[in-house]
Amino acid sequence: MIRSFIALALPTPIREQAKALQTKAAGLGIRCVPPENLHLTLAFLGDQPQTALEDLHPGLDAISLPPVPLQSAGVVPFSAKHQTAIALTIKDTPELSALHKAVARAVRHSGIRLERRKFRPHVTIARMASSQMASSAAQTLLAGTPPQPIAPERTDSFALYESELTPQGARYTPLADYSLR
Ligand code: 2AM
Repeated sequence: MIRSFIALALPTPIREQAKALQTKAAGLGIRCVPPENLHLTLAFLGDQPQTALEDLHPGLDAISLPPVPLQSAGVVPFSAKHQTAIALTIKDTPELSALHKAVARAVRHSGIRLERRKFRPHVTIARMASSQMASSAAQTLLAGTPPQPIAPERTDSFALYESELTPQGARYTPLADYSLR
């Protein structure tokens, strides 16, 4: 079984903004996700057999959409069923929403079940033990210098990743890249 997910690589300005927040968070003693792991999840697939991912490939490859502009929208404590985190939120533009819908459609069409939950685009900066800790960390991070609005930058590809959980943390490996043009 391959633990996998589909995500957007980050354009440089957003990556830099996320890394700057991580530097500040590290100064507060918060352990952050490794910078090479920063991404925006479009769909979490969970454990899948290799054949299911092979069946999904043509559907993802057939997605024909233009590059997606990404714009950050602030730092928030982020709480989902599975975990608590501090995240940089990303504006949900029509282009991003269209890509998310197309990816979810391709995944479901290939027979993989997806959890039904509202798409809240974000880049996880650090995972936290509790929502209380996440909330106070996000407040402290914002209290210093709030993230400056930056011009939207386009991202022109997304990828299918394998996520291996190791004692040293998650290791992500791209399995296939898909371009937006
Ligand atoms: P997160 O950034 O909010 O933590 C790989 O695990 C990626 O898939 C992470 O970015 C994680 O989101 C996302 N993800 C979504 N649902 C998940 C789940 N049920 N379990 C683990 N990761 C999940």
